[in-house]
This record gives sequence, structure tokens and C-alpha cells, in this order.
Amino acid sequence: MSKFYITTPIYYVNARPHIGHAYTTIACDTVARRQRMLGADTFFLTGTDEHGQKIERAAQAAGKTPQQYADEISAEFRKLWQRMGISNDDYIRTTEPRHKKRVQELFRRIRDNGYIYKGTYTGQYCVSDELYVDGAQPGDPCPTCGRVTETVHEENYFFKLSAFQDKLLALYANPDFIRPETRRNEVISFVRSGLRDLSISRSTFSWGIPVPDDPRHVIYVWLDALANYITAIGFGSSHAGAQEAFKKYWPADVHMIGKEIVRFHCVYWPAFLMAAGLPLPKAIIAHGWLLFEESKMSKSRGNIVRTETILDVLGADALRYFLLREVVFGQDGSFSFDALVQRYNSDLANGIGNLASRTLTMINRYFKGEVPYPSHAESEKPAHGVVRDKARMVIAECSQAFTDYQFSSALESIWIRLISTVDRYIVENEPWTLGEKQDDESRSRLATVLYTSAEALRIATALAHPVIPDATARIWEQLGLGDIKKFNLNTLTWGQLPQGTKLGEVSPVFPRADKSAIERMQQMEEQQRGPAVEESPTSAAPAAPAPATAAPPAATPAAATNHEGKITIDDFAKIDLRVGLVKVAERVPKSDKLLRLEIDIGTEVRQVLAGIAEAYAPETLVGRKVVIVANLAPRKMRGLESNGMIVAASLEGGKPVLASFLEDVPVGARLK
Ligand code: ME8
Repeated sequence: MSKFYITTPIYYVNARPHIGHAYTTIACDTVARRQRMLGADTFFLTGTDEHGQKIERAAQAAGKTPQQYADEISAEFRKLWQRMGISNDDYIRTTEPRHKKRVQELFRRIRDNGYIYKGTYTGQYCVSDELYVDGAQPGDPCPTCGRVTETVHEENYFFKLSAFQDKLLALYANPDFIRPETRRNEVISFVRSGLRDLSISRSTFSWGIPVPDDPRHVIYVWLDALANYITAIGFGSSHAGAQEAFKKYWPADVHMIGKEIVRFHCVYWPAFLMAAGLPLPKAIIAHGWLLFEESKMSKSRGNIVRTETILDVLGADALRYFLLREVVFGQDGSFSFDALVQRYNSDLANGIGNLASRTLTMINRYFKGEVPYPSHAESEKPAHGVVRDKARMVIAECSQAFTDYQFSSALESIWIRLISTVDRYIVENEPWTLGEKQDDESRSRLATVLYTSAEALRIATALAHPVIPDATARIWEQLGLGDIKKFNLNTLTWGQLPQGTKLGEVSPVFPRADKSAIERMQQMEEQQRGPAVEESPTSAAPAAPAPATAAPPAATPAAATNHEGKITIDDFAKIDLRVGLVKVAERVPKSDKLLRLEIDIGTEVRQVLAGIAEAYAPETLVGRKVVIVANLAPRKMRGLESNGMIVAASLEGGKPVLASFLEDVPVGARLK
């Protein structure tokens, strides 16, 4: 029996799941279900990525320990996948002991093979992407998300990535390793431009897996996270069963990911594996982004759609079908409630749902619920042969499209070529008219038309099962065929529907949705858009906040002042004042007054420009706690973006004095 191992990315627990995460998970689930139907011993893995600075900060902002925080959000992902009937075989969390031990083993192996050395990293880092941004200068944005990078200066362990440049390029010669082609070309040109060694530990925070024999360091979160693909199936375990599983399933057949994490999967991951002497995954498939309101759906942009809303109103199959049919896999695609409901009605309610209910209802009515015998002479006529030929063609086309991960083409083939053809065929042959006649010829034609329709329905149902598992399982039962899970897709050919099969109870699988479905979903989303657990957006995000200036005291926004010059407590609450910790301070070239600061405000590090250079030497500020107005609109000064304002006493004719605290206060604490 062949095996098939497929993985989703493990999702960060810094925010709740949305339909962007569901998209990858649904695509993998579809592939896994299809592989099982083809008889492969399939293993489908998903899980959550719980370590690193990003999670540590998100937990801090939520007032929880990182472990509490990770437990809560990881449970939400798990619950959602269960509710959606996702068929994963395991769910890995990077905070589990099994994972931690095995990651340390991987680190050891790479080190023992001579690919790890100690050094010092000074450079820029993007916490949101957990990415070292080579060649960037302080204040530069992250090339991936556009947020301002933070300056990191610390002792680290380095991985000799540069030693793998040629081996990686040789690996990419296989056109199937990275798909689609555009992503492969990007990776090739990135690697050709030269690889620098990669820092694979951090020593300035502790939320991670300790480096073996040197627990002052934690392992870089991407090495920790990527390793899930092998730790979950038993790498590094001393148990015989786990070792067997690893031997059986590794290497993975497919890592499916979004396009923004291609570099980690296509460059770092194979290099880590080569360094450890382990086999490489067979393919990495990168899909595009789901857009909502014109930009990438993401927690930081605040434009997410929750999966639960769609499940409540239309069900999981509707979402699965919509995402895989509407978005060309590999490209970006837009989500809208209008388009979702339109697709649902046209393809599911009026398409396969209607085909099933009318075909099966007529078999009930005219043949007492038993699949009729088609007449041989009648079925040889071209009118019926059209459907049979289309069905044969669609079986072949669909198989190719699924193999190429072209879900939308596979579904297009089933719906446009097969289901529409049968719909037309039924209309042209008017079985309801034939059903009123009792002569032999009419009975024989009626039997052939209904057999042909039911057989085409069976084939469409089997082919669509991996995409819309619930509805197709029900149609299969209604066709009297039992449990669809037992059906082997390799055997699918025209004419297998046993004549005389007794139908199951017929009931509609996709009731039509009316216009109110759109409004209901929109309302549900609006109600949910309260305060989220997510990081707040920064300069790159369209709804960018915070701002900056020199050092005047926190000004009261004019709009908040009433006619007596007083403001209400609610007005004051609009100002997001927070305790920040200065991480980096330096003079802005050609300015006497301005300093450029990087300030940790608990949830993120902000670049702020402050006119305090005449009062404070930059080196005296690093490590000092300050008060910052965190929700001013960003402002540019001397070409640099300032994202926040430091609060200071502004003295007439004197130098500004920074607001500070006598007691110790945690970074990120709000002033109110
Ligand atoms: O990157 N459109 O986790 P993450 C399409 N922990 N797919 C989307 C999407 C969107 N708008 N938003 C999210 C991480 N995704 C790391 C991965 S793997 C070893 C570590 C999907 O929570 C897509 O698969 O940011 C994307 O790659 C993934 O979620 C990112 O999830």
C-alpha cells in the first residue's frame, strides 16, 4: 500500500483562526481525503506554533502567561477543525514535551555534523514574521510585512546556511519540488544571490525550547516550528512505534503553505534536513492569499472573516466548495459574502443538490425507489451516450487536476462538464412526461434517462467527495450505496451503479439560501469585531495607527474638548498611553533635536522620533522606561516614520523632561 503524508503550516497562536487558516487546512483535508479514497495509507498533520517573541509579547499584552495564552488559542484552532470535520491524524503543539525533546535532538544532530557555531548577531529582525532581515538598516521596514524592523544585538548560535547554496540549487532543478513555478523562480533567484549563515538561537527572551547544553539560549522559532513536520511522526523518539511511523511516513509528500512563508520552507527547511542527514520532503506547494476588502486577510489588518459565521449559516461544505472553486490555487483570490451565497445557490443548491433531489425523487415515484434497468438498445442512442462520454472524460480530467492541485479546474470539470450536461439532458428528455405514459417504449426511455442521470450523479458525487464530504456522503447513502468512505476511487468507471439498488431516504442536501443569509453573516461578523487578541497593526497595515513627535506633553485631541475646556473620562480613554522600554536610541543625521528610538510597548516595538536630543544623550535612554502615546497617526520626519509620541514635561525656556515612574512597572502597562 502506498503512503501519503501531507501537512499544513502550524498556525501561530497570537490570534484566533480565520478563513485564511481554514483555506490551507481545507485544501490539505481535500487532498488527504482523496488519497484515502485512492487507497493510500494517509497521514495528515496540522497544529499550532507556540514559541517565540511574537507569542511572548502577545501573551504579555493579554495579561497572560505564554503557556496559558497558547493553551487557549491552540484549543480554539483544534475545536474549529473538529467542528468542520477536518480529518487530521494528529495535532501537534510545539509546547508539547514530545516536540521539545525531538527538536533538541535535531539541533544536536546538526551541531554534531559540524553545521552550528557560536557568533554575534547585530542586525534587523521582524518579530511579526520572526525573520532576520539581512542587509537592513535600523528603521527599515520588513520586506515581508512592512512593519518596522527591530535592532537585535546578541550572542547566537549560527547555522552554516551558506554551505548549502549549491545543494539547494541542485534540489530546485526538480520542477516538482516547489510549486507553482513563480514561487520556484523567486526561491532560485534568492538562493543564487548568495546565502548568509543564519542565527538559530535567541538569548534575550526565554519563551522557547532551550538549546541543548546551553539553556541561556532558546532555539530560533522557525527551526523549532519547521521541525514539527518530523517530530509529530516520531523523529528522535526512542519508542519503537514512533520510529516505525517516522520510517513509514517521512519524507512528506507535500508541505502545503501560504506564499509568504516560502523562504522558510524551501530554503531553511531543506538545508536543516540536509545538515541533519535526513531525507527531504517531496514537494512544497504554495498557495496565494485570500483577500478581503482588497487586502490580505489577516489579524493585524483587522479584515478577517471568522469561519464559524459561515459554518453557522451555510455549513462547512459551502465554505470548502467556495474556496476551492472560486480561488485558482496558487493565485490570490477575493472573499465576499455575496459571492459565497451566489456560488452556494448556483452550484450547490441548484447544481448538485437539485440534480440529486430530482433524480432520486423521480426514481422513487416511477420505479418504487429502485434504480431502474436501462434498456441496452435505448442506452446506445446518442442522446444518452453524450452523458456517458462526458462522465468518462471528467473522471480523467478531474484526476489530473487534483494531482496538479488545481482544485478549481477539477470542480469546474465536474460542475460545468458533467452536472450541467446532465441537467440539460434531463430537461431535453422530460422524464416527468415519459413518466405519465405506460407504453413500453416510454418506460424503457424513462428507465434509461433515470439510470443515466443517477449514474452521472454517482460519479459526480464520488469525484466531489473530498471537497464536500458531508453532502456527498449523504447523497451516496440516498443512492443506496452505503458508506462512501469504503469506496475506492481507482475503480470509478461508468456503469457501476447496480441496477435494482434500493434508494435510501431522500432529503435535500443543500437548501437554497435567501438574501438574508448575506446580511446575517455580515451582522454576525460585525458583532464579533470587538477587541481582539491580536497584535495591533503598524506602519505597513492600511489601518495604521500611532505616530510621533518630539517631546511635548501628551496633548488632548481638540475634538475631545468640550465648550468648557473639560473632557470626559471617555474622551481621555481614547488616548492609548503605555509604558514603553527604550531598546535603541540614536541621533537622526543632520538634526540637532531629533532622536530615533525603538521602543518596546509590550505588543510590538515601535520606531518613534522624539525632539529630545538636546536634553538626553542617546546612550542614557537605552533600557529606560518611558510613557508613550501609542495611538497617534503615524508621521514622517526627515524621511523616517514615527509611530508614537513620548510624553515629557515641556518647560518654558528649558529642556523637556521625560515622564517616568518611581516604582517598577511592566512594559506595555496602560496609563489610565
Ligand atoms: O506563518 N490567505 O503561521 P500563521 C491564505 N507559524 N492563507 C492564509 C491567510 C490568507 N489571508 N492567512 C493565513 C505561520 N493563511 C507560522 C508557520 S510552519 C512550520 C510555521 C494561512 O498563523 C497560510 O497557510 O501566520 C499561511 O501560510 C498560514 O496561514 C500562516 O499562518
